[in-house]
Amino acid sequence: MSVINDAVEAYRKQFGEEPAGLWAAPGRVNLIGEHTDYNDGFVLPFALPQRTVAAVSPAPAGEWTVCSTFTDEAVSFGLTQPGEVTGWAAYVAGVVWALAEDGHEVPGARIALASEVPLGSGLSSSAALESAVLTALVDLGGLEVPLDRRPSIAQRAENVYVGAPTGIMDQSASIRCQEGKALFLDCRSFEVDQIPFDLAAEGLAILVINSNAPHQHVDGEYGARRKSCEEAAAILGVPALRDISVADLDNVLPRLGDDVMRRRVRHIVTEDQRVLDTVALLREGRVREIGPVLTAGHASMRDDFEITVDQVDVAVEAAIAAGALGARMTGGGFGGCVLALIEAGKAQVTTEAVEAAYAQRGFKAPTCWTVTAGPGATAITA
Ligand code: GAF
Repeated sequence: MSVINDAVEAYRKQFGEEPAGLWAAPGRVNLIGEHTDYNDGFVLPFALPQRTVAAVSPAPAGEWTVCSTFTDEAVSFGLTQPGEVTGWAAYVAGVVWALAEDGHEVPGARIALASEVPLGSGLSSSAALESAVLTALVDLGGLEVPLDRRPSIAQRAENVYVGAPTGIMDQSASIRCQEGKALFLDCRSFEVDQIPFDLAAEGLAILVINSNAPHQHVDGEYGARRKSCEEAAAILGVPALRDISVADLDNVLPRLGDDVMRRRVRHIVTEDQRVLDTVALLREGRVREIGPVLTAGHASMRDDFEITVDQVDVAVEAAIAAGALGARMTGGGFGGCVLALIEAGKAQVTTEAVEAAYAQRGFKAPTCWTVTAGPGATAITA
């Protein structure tokens, strides 16, 4: 309950009153399907139990004030355009702007935020913040915004207002995930299928290993990967790399003059297939068999898409050496977290193995914890 208390406390401290309501939205772990979202492909995230909570009350029309436990300053703004509010509050101003752009009369609000999603760790803390604020504003204003439309609005806040060229996965996960399910999302049609994902019933668990290596999106690497994929699709004459299948690869790759681009394409095309394979295995109840698919996804990110760093590669290797059925980096890359599919009783021994491997290489210690699939964004009722 502490993140809820933290948000309420921050609200009281800033505004000297009780909040009218509380809303929460989770971070996510992506089980498989990395960098496929902006290629119109497939992803399979599930919601973390860790959430961002917004304590909110109505304010006069056209006035928003936001404070948080992660900064001392409160920020006030009216209806702004991209670039006018910067820093962490841009995520909030961006949601207000994107809702207004979508044609809604956004209610003025006082907002206090607290989060238990680790910031900058590839677990989608920014989407959790956007989704909590968006859900609160939609409910507070009685706005008619269907659930399947909300992720695009939050994504627009991030792409246009904040300026990070991300895909649709993280906001979709935060808003559309359901407890005990993994979200199979088609990033072209936005159709979803909720795939039962109860690992405890199989005697398994997911261990999240935060490499504690710094993770950044608004730098050039993410955008460079996206550009390379879009250029490749243009050369190949398809709307997006989603339109290439694994069976096409032998014919298609020689048409790309550049070896780096060939490897980028191979990652995306094989990764889409790995999502489909993982979904098929989960549907058939063959949960243990997804392990090698996850590990193959890591090798593809490391060798073809080149988005891993030593800390995440070492975590994957150490987890597998300690008996994990599979392991891979999750999220945008260049640091962040690894997920390992492990036998339920092996969290401690896997954690110790990764810690030892990190100590041996002189890396900052990792942080490890087990997760289950939590619910998506929602109002919190007393
Ligand atoms: C980040 C982005 F925000 C997502 O849209 C997605 O591309 C992911 O990296 C990689 O799969 O989390």
